[in-house]
Amino acid sequence: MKRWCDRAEFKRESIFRVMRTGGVFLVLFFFSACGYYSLKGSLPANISSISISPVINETGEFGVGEAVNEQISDLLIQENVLELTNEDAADSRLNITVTSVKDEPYTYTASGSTDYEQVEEWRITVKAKIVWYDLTRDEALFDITKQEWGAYGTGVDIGSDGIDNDGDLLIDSEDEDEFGSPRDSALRLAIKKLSEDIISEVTSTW
Ligand SMILES: [Ca+2]
Ligand SMILES: [Ca+2]
Repeated sequence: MKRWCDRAEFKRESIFRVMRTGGVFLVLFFFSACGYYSLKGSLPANISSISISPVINETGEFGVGEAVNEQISDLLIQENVLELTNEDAADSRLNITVTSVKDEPYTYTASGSTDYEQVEEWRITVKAKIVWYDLTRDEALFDITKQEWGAYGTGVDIGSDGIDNDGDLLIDSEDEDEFGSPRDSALRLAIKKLSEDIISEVTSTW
């Protein structure tokens, strides 16, 4: 009986020993994993919230700043990666300056008899400078320039102009974003695409 107990005691002890060693390994593994992650996420690991400065509009295009501001806020809330707060409480800040809005002819109608051509499709391009600022370390996380376009034709409504106005391969009734008067709607689409670009830049840096 005593022998059996001894053996059982031995067995129990070795189980404990194995568990202890395993535990040490587990702890070591855990710490190294944590170390790895904190290293990997060391870029903006200290950033958990974001504020948006009022968008500066350097162009003559009325209301562009407000439109970008609204889109960016909506997307940030939707994405829910960073908490959107006011600047006093935030540990990062997004500064956006719309630097240009340009209309350019994209395609022309081929005219038969006359010598001059007419513009068939226009592209409106919105360009912006974006700085994402780390307020805890007082440094820029990125400082970039981005531009996006929206297309419009000579029709009454972009929902029936036969043009893919935002380049997502969906045309007119296939695309729930395609509606409204030509130029205003193309501008709206350009701003939407630009805002999506900016947010994806923020979340990919993360
Ligand atoms: Ca489309
Ligand atoms: Ca269209």
